[in-house]
Amino acid sequence: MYVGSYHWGFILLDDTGTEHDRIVFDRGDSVEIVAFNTSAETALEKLPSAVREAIPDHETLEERNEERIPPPPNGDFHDVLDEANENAPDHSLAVMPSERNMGHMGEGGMMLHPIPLPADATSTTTARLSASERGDYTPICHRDCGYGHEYMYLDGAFVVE
Ligand SMILES: [Cu+2]
Repeated sequence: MYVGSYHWGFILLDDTGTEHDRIVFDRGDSVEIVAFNTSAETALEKLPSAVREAIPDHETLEERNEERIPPPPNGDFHDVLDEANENAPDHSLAVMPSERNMGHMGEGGMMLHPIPLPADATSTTTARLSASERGDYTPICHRDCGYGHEYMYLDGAFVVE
């Protein structure tokens, strides 16, 4: 599967280019994740065309921010987004137990330690997850990426059954 980062969220796509809110794995699965920063133009060229063409355009992603993230004090998402693109263009991807799951997971619960997703990457990054424990997991950005950083996660979007 494919995970794209943007200011301030992630998009989950399968290899047909279909976007998903949640992905369900069977326990014991080994999952290959191809991750990228949607601003890394050279890296995007290396994606299968069905995936590349399915990446929502900037306007669509901005609308998602307005639905999910409280507006900045000056009320202008454009300003804070420009500033982030300029000063904090990089993201990362980690996968952690979801909030709901946190209480009863051991230390081995993290599925993926943060992998960097720089905006100037020239290729995608492939990571392998092992779905060893049942539960819900949250893809999250661990790199301070500006105004909406603390909202850059998808709570419970990966499920191991
Ligand atoms: Cu980020």
